[in-house]
Amino acid sequence: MKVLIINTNRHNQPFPVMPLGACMVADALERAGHQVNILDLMFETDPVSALRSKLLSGYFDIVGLSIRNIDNNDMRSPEFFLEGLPDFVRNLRKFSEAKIVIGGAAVGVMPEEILCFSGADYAVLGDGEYVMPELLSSIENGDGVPPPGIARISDGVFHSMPRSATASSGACMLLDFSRWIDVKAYLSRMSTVPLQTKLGCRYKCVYCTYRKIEGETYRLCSPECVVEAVHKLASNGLKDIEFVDNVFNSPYDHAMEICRLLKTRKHGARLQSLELNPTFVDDALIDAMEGAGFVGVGITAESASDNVLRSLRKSFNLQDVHNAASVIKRHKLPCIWIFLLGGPGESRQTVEETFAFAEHYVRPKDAVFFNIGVRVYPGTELDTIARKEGLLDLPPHDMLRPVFYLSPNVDPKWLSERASDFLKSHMNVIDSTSLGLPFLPALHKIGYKIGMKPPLWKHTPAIRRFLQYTRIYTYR
Ligand code: B12
Repeated sequence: MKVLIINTNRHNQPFPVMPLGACMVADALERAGHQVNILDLMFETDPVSALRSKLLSGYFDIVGLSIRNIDNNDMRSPEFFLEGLPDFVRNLRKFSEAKIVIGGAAVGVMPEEILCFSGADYAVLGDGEYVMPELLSSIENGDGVPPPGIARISDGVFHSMPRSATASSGACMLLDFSRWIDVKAYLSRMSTVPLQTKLGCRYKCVYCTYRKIEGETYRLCSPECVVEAVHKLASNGLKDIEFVDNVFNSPYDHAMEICRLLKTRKHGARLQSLELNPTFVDDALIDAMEGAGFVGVGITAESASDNVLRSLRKSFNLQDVHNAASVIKRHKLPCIWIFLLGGPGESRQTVEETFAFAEHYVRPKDAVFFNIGVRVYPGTELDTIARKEGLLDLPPHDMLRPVFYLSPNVDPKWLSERASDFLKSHMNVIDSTSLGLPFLPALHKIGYKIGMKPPLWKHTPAIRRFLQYTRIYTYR
């Protein structure tokens, strides 16, 4: 069959993310004998005319839309990315008779809502590289029965047949990005190259969708395969590699083995992971990560209050967060601490506890990122909490446009002002507004030209001082 896969993501903050999932699906379809093209809308100035010329250039039986983000997760300046999706699908139907299939992380989060909203024919739930070839076989054979992992609407009713997560192997991807996308365009904007060492998440944080997207059972890639992928990517000039696992250091032994093997192989890559669980941050791990070629890590602490950590159902407590901070202090590896303010259990006092931690226990050269408000997704425990507390009464379909939880025990105005004050007085702090600064894309390009390497957050204090000194931007 002739297939067109479209990467619909055009969001370039904090940097344009390489469409790993779309490339994996394209690769799998080609291996299954289909003729595959990718249209990457990331750098297109006019997506609809790019679509039109692509569709006029040839015939396609199937068009797959890769949909990554629903919104920017920012309560103070929310951006809904799917506004143009129904129109885009209508345009697609104007120029092509192809069946339209949607997939991607966003579809994993809210499949029914996005399928209804977009007007597409099918939604793929989960691992597109397995499900999409099966769907195409079933369409080619005309058997009319979609395989497991497909959702569709018939007679106005949403039907979905889940596919067991264990049906997919956790083999590590070894793909040639340059075959599908303009790799240089991404690298020149300081994008990192995504790589998974596992799928799945065993944690039960109240707000999170990771288990819904990837399942709760771990599917581990073999450490040898991960090392091979790092080596191959780096040999092809893709040296800034980011592990995009939900949590990199859990299971701990798996992460340790990957690091141990990476150390024995000369690969030349600069590695990152922004998702470390504090429970498993110890000296042995950070030693191993430094030896393996890591240049930056993120610790998703979320809060420095036991009350809030408990309410968020984090798997760790404040003592674990402090232990992680002591470990980081004993090493050189740059670190960004990630906090979420305003969740269940948050109050003025707990906010102050988190700021006090950031001030006293985070090394001043390390970065601190905080987000205010928590995005509520249907079916999460936070959804239930928000309804119980009388803060939410929208039906799931109305939650596609972003809805946020803010603890009733904290005044939004106070929180916003206090957070701004904290940010102004600490040069190592950034927030969601920082990710959306309009000159950030230009900064990335300049950074790349003068030979800076990701992650840019490593230079937060220097960049903020520069912006303030040159009066390009002052935080208010
Ligand atoms: C790592 C990560 C990041 C890293 C990315 C680093 C990098 N270099 O890639 C960073 C930290 C930069 C990041 C940033 C953001 N992220 Co993020 N991120 C993730 C995470 C944890 C993994 C994404 C990933 O790479 N997965 C691995 C690949 C292989 O999976 P995949 O792309 O989904 O593809 C598979 C399937 O979806 C499917 N598929 C994909 N395309 C297609 C197409 C078709 C046709 C088919 C059939 C199937 C299919 O098959 C693929 C292979 O199995 C996800 C959560 C998750 N578990 O998905 C959140 C997630 C994608 N992020 C999310 C968000 C919101 C963001 C930000 C907007 C946050 C912000 N305010 O900055 C930005 C946006 C960045 C951008 N420019 O687009 C949300 C998106 C949903 C939503 N609420 O909108 C997610 C789902 C987390 C969540 N909150 O639930 N992110």
